[in-house]
Amino acid sequence: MQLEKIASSFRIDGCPVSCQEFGSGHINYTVKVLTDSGNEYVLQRINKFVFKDPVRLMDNVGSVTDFLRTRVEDPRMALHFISTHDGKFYFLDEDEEYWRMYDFIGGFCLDAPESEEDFYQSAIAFGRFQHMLSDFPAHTLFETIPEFHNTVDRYRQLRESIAADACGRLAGVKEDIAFMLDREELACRLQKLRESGELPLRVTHNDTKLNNVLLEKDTRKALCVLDLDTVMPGLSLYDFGDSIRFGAATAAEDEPDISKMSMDLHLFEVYTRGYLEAATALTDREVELLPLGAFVITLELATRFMKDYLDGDVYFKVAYPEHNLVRARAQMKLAADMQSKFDEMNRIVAQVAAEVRK
Ligand code: ADP
Ligand code: GN1
Ligand code: MG
Repeated sequence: MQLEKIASSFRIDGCPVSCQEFGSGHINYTVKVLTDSGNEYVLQRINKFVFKDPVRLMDNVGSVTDFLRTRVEDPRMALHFISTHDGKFYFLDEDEEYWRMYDFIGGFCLDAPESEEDFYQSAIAFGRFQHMLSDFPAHTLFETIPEFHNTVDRYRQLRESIAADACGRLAGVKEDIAFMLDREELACRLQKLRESGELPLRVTHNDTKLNNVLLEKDTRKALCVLDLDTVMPGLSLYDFGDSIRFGAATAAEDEPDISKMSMDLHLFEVYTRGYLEAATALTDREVELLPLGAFVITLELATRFMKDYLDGDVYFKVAYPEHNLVRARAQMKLAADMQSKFDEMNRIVAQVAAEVRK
């Protein structure tokens, strides 16, 4: 079905005159729509392979954005979804594909921080998001991807893919797999603390990459958090950790030359400061474990990229055949670098916490 026709199924202002693919997400298909009245919107096809129940997913997103709207001072600080002519927040096309649409909002996303202030602003955005949702009724949320950040289960899934070796790719990655298995106990420690109740379950974003934050176009201040598909009960440490993994790395997530990949301790400090300033309700135990959160989420993602490489690239969008392997290796290098910097990270967290948390 034509994109213009799909866009016209929503209650937008004007008639669509251009629809252009944009953004750098790995999951959904995202299009920017311009109408003849000069309005701009984002149109997205929800990835059905990843999200098995798009209707309930949109229920989640709808209730989270409704809730956020009551907490923010500027309406641009919460996504505004547009309903269809028959009053739903999704449109089902003739190919059984689900689409949704929201206001474009004047802002921009970055794939890497251009200054430490950009990164600090993203910490404020995600910390504030955590804070605003602290009294959201978590039990009403549907688990859009069950066991999403259950690292124990991620290792189980990796083992399944190793056993199946569906594409004959295993022989080339034996050393990489050994690296992951050697660190399994450490990677699974947070999941154990979650199960024992030592770490509180919170309403978390679960996909806190820098390019899921919108910065205001003129001031470059944090405006809004995007990509709410994985808002579910989870650990604050994963949200913190995923931001560090993506934004404090010295190279892109898919850098083929892993010698360029490490974690920038200064950026780690900048983000820690912003996050602790905004997410004021974290417990001392959570704060103490922030460095481990960064390591765990990085290694967990390495297992997910590796699994997808072994399965034949069925989950993440890829630009070339080895893309998932390149991503997995870049994440392993980053995790190893974090592991070697634990003492410094711990020192930074203690120092920032002493300054920020009174
Ligand atoms: P995915 O699940 O594919 O990551 P997202 O909702 O994150 O889907 O959208 C994909 C990308 O599109 C974002 O990472 C961002 O780069 C871009 N994007 C989405 N909405 C906007 C917006 N309102 N303004 C600017 N960029 C946006
Ligand atoms: C995906 O949707 P996007 O591109 O923001 C993925 C995250 C990964 C990330 C790695 C639903 O995020 O879990 O950390 O790629 N999202 C989902 O870049 O699997
Ligand atoms: Mg995204």
